Amino acid sequence: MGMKVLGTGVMGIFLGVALLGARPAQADAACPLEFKKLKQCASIEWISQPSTEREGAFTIRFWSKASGKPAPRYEDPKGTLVARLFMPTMGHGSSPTRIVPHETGVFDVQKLRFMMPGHWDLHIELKKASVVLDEVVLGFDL
Ligand SMILES: [Cu+2]
Repeated sequence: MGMKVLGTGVMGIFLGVALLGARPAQADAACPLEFKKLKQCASIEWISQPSTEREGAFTIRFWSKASGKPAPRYEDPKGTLVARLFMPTMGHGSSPTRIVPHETGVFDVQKLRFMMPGHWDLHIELKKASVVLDEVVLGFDL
């Protein structure tokens, strides 16, 4: 009987690990947004929430995936940060956003214009010249 209980416990641990592995990157508190190719993580803190009424803005902070946690040190993204909105159902984007660097690894992204209701994808890209080295895409339904 004791063996059987132990067996169930081990199975439970394996199941738990499998579920963790299947989680989307956004659910992982240690790496809310994962740039898999560049092995960097980022978090977003909204200053002005996505809305069709006014421009959106957020602060984004980057850190190394290997470090496992953001504090105490952020690091610059391994590419030029670009944020752009795209409405996939209608095949159009929005006006350019503005990136304001603050300190190492910390930027404000401003002038996010969700100019009409519907589904918007926010592409957060790390680029070298015109090449997108890595990106994370967040969806918003407005
Ligand atoms: Cu549209």
